[in-house]
Amino acid sequence: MEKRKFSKLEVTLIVLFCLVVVVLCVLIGLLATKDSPSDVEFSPSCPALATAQRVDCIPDQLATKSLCSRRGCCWSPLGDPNVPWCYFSSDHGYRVDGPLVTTQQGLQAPLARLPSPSLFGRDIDNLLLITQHQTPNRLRFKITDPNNQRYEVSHEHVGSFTGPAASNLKYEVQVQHKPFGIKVIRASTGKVVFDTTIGPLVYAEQFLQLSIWLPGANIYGVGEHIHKRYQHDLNWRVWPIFNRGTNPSANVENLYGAHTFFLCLEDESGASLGVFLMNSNAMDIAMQPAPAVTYRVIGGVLDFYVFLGDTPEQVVQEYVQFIGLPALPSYWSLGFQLSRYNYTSLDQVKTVVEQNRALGLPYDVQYIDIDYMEDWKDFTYDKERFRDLPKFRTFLHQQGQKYILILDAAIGIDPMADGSPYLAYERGQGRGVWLNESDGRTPLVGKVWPGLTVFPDFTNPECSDWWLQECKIFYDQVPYDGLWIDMNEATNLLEGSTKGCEDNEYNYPPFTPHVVNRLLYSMTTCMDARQKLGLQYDLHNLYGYSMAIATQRAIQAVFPGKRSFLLSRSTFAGSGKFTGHWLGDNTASWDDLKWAIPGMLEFGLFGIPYIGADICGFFMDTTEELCRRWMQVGAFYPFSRNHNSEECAPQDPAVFGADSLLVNSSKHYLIIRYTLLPYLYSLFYRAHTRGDTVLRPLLHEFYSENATWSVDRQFLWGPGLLISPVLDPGVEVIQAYIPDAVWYDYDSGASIGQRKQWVDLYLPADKMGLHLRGGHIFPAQQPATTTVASRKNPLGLIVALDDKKEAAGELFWDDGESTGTIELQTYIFYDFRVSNNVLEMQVLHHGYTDPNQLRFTQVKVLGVTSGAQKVTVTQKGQEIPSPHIVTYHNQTQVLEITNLELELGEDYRLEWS
Ligand code: MIG
Repeated sequence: MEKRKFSKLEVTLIVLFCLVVVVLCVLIGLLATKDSPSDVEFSPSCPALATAQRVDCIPDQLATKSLCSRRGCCWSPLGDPNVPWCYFSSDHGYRVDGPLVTTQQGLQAPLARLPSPSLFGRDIDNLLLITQHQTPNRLRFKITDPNNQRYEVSHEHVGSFTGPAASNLKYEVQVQHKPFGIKVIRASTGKVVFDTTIGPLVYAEQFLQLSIWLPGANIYGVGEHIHKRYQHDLNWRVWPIFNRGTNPSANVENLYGAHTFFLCLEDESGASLGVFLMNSNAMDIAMQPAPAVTYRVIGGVLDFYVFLGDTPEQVVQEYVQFIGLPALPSYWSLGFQLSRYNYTSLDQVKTVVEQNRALGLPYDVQYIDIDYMEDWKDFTYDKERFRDLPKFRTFLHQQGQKYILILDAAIGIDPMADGSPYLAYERGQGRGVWLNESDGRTPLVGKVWPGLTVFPDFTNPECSDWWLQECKIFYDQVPYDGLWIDMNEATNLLEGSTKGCEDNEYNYPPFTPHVVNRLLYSMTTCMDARQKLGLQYDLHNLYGYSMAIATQRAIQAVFPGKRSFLLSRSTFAGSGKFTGHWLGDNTASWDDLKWAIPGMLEFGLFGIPYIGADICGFFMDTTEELCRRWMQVGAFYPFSRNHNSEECAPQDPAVFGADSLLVNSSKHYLIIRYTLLPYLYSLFYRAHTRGDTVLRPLLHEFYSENATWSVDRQFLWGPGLLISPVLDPGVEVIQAYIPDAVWYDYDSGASIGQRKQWVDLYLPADKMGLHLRGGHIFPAQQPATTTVASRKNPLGLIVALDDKKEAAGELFWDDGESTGTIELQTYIFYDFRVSNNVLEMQVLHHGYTDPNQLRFTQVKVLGVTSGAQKVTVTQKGQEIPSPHIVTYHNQTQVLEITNLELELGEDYRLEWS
């Protein structure tokens, strides 16, 4: 074969081609690194660091060595894939750039970015740090861009702080200059309790990050998610926060609400810390074993609040007072409630109501889900299957029951099936009250149950007025007692809109938190959509919050002077002031039964104490055993509702048979619930006025016992009632932690004689663990099948004596439904105290006269070891005649005083001997 020689031209072409290739490669290489030439030379100092203290430098994707070096971070792969292989050095972040100035409210300092590669671009070089020493226990520090206005949350309750710095601070603030970091020191102990020097401050247009080193590994809160356990797993877990109408599952998913608060218990002393970031943008909150927590937020500003407390409960009180104390619920809403999705007609609902009434079961409220609507449109009802809906409330009221109906967020845009106009839509359209596309003018169209829909913009006062009017107009057709608002994340069955979403920095930000599908507009509207207050990108997490505020306004217009009822699926920090919440679409599974307890405890931290989970499970057919165990513990959910999904077998108690084990056990525990409603209501009074938790974790009362720090299969009502349910199939014995106190079995009244240990509780099919804590006095009332009836019954007290044979308690009592009873002082407040065999019942406030001439007729004293035969009743120092009967039970050491005639609102003194 002849060897062919290249011509000159060919050689030139080949050389040229190679040159072009080389140049292209260099260009591509440069483009890929996207960094300025100086960044290429950036070499971080990477001292050896405990792996637990590594702050992840590649939170967005799989870490590679080249990406790590491009980001100027430290590369050190490990066997454990959870530990970040690429982590920040102290070369990232900011430095204090000028003097740290003392202001009227705290400190102020300019910050300048340290030269280092960017993670996601558009870093802001100059920032401003301000601190405000707002109260002795509350510190705020805020980092903003002094040169450009950035989005900030406008909140109903959290306003701007104008006052001078508080004195007698329980904390000191230290600022580290380079790299910038902030430390908070507990003044009483000198301990650093909050320290951001573990990681860099990152502050870019669409990526803000701060890490916090914590004084203890007991971290609780952050939501809304299924955490499975109440105490956080610090093994590198990342929790996305971005409201979403997903069915809660075992996977890490962002759920309905946004709560950026967590509590940290430092140690056995009870000293605790709360951290809250006031920010409504999408974010990840990452946990690591240092222990540390990192916030990675894609917008807004860093506006942190740090709360110090001597106890966990105190930290919650401070946080809740700050974001807005929760509403005082109507007394009737503490009753048991029944609901389901897919009642096929009003007749069917009535049958269910009648069957369950016939059980003699305490039962206050009946719901009707979207089935009542015509074509699933809000403010309409099906004139055939639900023809008599306008009379349904009367049907319920005749037996002292209440009617709650559901409203969805989205509004259908199509006319009614018969071609007539859908008036609620037409009126809203006329007033221009919808969320708009990015042009700010064209209503964004999505799809929900009624078909194509628009989304009311509840940040627009015009919208809120329209909504109020619609609630009123509909009330005039179909009277109801309260409202349940759903799909307000807002959920959209389309991705973004009928038109999809544009490719821009809001729909596709440079960093997307670990939300479901890693797509912000998944199952909601586009992020560049516009509301009155701004961009959906910033406001999304406030949708349910703004809807709850608008609906609460509507409720006040529809029920002037009455509290009525509001339940919302989507929530934000401070929602508890306007609404209660349920944990959403759980499943009829033993796991979901367990996970509900941490879920509810977390909402206690978030200031939404009126909380429950769908009893017996929403999705899937329940079983008798699961439903029975769920009805038992559900009788102690603050919001106690059995609710079921569309295609699942009915699970209201009556379907299990009138004399079934399930019905009898449900009745037993609901009767106890109703007996203790005055105690529960008084706890809600404390929540409403002081921010106390209602459903309380054991560690809030017994923090000195470290066994309680992880207990979440049991919980308390306030300080005094311990609830230990069975949460597993086929189980009759549970391991329960009994904290260090005297405890009395609720049913027998006998002391259990065990404390400060794990015990086996024998709980056969119809039983759950229920114990009264010595030292506490529980106001009670004879139960009935509704609260309308029970509120007319005699009152009583259950006194559980402690080691010193003492106890204390209180009662808040008003008409149970009017608004403003506390401001108007139209209530009675009792203080109860026992010592030396004497019960003092003292009225501290007397502003209400109950129409039912209520009397305390029974006092039960648990733990009377000395025996007792005689009781004297005195009033204003004078012994008064009293027809009471004294019974002392030797075996159980229970003293029962019956037939008393102690008038509600009067002071008494009872002495036994
Ligand atoms: O996805 O209104 O969480 O309680 O029954 C269905 C029907 C929409 C979701 C709620 C659920 C309710 C259901 N809704």
